Amino acid sequence: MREIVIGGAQMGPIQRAESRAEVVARMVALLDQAAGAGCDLVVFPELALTTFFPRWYMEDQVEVDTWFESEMPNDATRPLFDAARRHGIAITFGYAEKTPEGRHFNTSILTDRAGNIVGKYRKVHLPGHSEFDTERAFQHLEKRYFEPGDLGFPVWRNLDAWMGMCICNDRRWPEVYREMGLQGVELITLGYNTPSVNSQDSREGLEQRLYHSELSVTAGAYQNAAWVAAIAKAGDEDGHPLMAGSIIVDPNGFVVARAKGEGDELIVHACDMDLCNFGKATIFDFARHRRIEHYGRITGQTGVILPSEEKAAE
Ligand code: ING
Repeated sequence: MREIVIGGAQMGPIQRAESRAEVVARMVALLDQAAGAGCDLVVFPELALTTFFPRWYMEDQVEVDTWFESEMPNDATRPLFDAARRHGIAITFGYAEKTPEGRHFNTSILTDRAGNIVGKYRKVHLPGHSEFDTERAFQHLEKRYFEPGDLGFPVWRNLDAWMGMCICNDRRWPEVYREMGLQGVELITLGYNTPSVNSQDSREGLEQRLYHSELSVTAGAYQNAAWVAAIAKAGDEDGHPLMAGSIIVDPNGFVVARAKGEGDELIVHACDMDLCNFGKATIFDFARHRRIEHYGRITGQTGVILPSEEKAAE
């Protein structure tokens, strides 16, 4: 049996003033706890090294760049990589990546048990906006600070399983799971930083947000017969609440582990990768059942194109 004991390392809030060193120490503590629980892989959230800075409007690129890492690992994160290697645990976490060419991405990396980076993903679906929006209760400037990812949705062999990553808003788009499902993915890991309320509609609160997150992740898991670990950074960051709700979901879409609080919290589940096999061989045997000749709109157009009037009259 190909079992991977997955640890979901939900993180509580990171205040704007908190240093990378303080944050990494919290991550190492979660990693040590995961080692005690026999984990093989630990999943950390999106932008795990800093506060969710896209809530802040900044015009000075020098200030913006202080939230980014220009190399990985680096001095701040080496203690984390060293702890992972010491424990023989693979890790994945999100951070703001500045490339040597000066490009900016919302990125996530995956390591093997020896702390070597074996995979990198750059967030494709950037929610929010790029200019200060006076209509919003708070800003969500991911389109200002990041470029859309340019690596697609790769899948790697790690820990004797096919693994892929996505990040936060990506989890709401079915194409993301299917792109990896068509590569045979058996485990998708993702981190998220999701505001507890809708900045454009204060009537949409925590309950609906939690429901939509779980709905998206359980559907993606079931429809691609894959395990999905969705891990939050949660809690009140400088007065801005982020929702928790970290979950591990099995290939039948059932939630098998769920965080209880909004702080640093490890959830653990022993995941049998062979649980993916039946779904991939029967109901979601893509080769046998998909009819791609009818799916042209999905990659042929970006937005809605309404049927022509005369067509509607048919
Ligand atoms: N955050 C949010 C997310 O997709 C959001 C933004 C929330 C978009 C709710 C739509 C609805 O979970 C990030 N960081 O993508």
